[in-house]
Amino acid sequence: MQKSLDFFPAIEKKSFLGGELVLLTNFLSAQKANEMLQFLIKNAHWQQSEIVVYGKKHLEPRFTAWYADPGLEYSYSKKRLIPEKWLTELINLKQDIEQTVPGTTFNSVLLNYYRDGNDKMGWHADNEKELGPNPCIASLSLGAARYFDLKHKTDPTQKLRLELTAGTLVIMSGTLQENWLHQIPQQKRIKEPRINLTFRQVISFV
Ligand SMILES: O=C(O)CCC(=O)C(=O)O
Repeated sequence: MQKSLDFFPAIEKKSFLGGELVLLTNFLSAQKANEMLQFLIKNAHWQQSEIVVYGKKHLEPRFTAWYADPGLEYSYSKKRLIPEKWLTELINLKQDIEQTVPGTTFNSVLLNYYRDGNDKMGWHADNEKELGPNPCIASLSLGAARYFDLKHKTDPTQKLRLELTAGTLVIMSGTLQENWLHQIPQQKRIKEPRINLTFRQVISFV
């Protein structure tokens, strides 16, 4: 049973959207975030997948990597991801998050590598069936600060823009994925890389 976000420890905590999104700035220090960014750029198993837009094939505007417990495959944006074996550095981060956010456990992490502000991620919800209803997702940002936009699926007056700085952890839970979409928009003036790690709990095999 997932705990209410009201019980999360206060580390510069702000709550939005009925307590379903919590922002913990400085979860990692600037130095740690930068060390992890450099380590992952070099050592993660990055892939650039093909996507089809209006019938034409394109390379996805970012790189991705998927680490998970053995056998946990995942379908994401119509792609089948085969897990890499956990890196020790990723397991350590996962355990730090699980200890900071009571009641959470994660068995996988999706990494997104935005080479600069041209790379982006379009509007979507993390509502894949492998995550079950009301998933809790912990999203850690490293590198360049980027906008993270949210919009309500049915009420266009409800929208929110956050800026995710290096070392910030966002916890998304409750009905957030059911009711809201999120995106990382292009910000062409940004020349530095960013990596985002979304820790997830995959609950079913498909
Ligand atoms: O890069 C981010 O902060 C968002 C990543 C994301 O939305 C996802 O992995 O589903």
